[in-house]
Amino acid sequence: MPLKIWGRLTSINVQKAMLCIEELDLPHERIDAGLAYGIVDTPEYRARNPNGLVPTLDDDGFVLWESNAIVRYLAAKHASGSLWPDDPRGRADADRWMDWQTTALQPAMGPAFMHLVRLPPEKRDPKAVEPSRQKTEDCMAIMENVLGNQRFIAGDRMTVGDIALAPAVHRWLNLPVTRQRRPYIERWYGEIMGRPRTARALILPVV
Ligand SMILES: N[C@@H](CCC(=O)N[C@@H](CS)C(=O)NCC(=O)O)C(=O)O
Repeated sequence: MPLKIWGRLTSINVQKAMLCIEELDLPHERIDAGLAYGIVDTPEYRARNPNGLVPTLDDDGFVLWESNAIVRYLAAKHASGSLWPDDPRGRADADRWMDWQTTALQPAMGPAFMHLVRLPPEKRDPKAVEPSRQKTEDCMAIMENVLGNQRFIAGDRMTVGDIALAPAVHRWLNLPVTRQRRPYIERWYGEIMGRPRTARALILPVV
């Protein structure tokens, strides 16, 4: 049975799960859901995901929500030793970037994205953008420092850490804001975007 995944591709959390699915070349069916696509408020969907959010995964009856949990599950099942490092320290190193994306980078960048792109124009507050932009630059400085010393975020191999960060950086680098140049992040982003199946998950424009 192919994987089933619900979620619109414009969602950064769906992109995370889809980047993992594409990178691992897993047979799947993606069903658009969320925002204009609806579905998330139906009783059938809520029975799978009581949060009414995307993404939701169904792997032959095993239902999972939370994008990072989905990425960890698929990587542990299909990519032990590569995307999912076997060594506990290597795995912890990769895994912490997933938490960091959710707890630091996303809260920093979210307001800029909402008030530049996602909200309807009448609900946008231009004053919300600059503080968010600055906080995101602080996060990018942290990533830049790491990527100046190694090819991927947790060493010389691509891991779940890169999977979690790539959709966020994709969004950041395509937002209409002033950005400090980050050559190491750009090199890393270029390498991820150059992988054969990445473009199926990370779409443009970032709306
Ligand atoms: N922590 C959850 C957050 C999920 C989430 O907030 N998803 C957003 C899209 S990024 C959503 O479902 N928004 C409502 C919608 O699309 O209808 C995860 O990582 O999966």
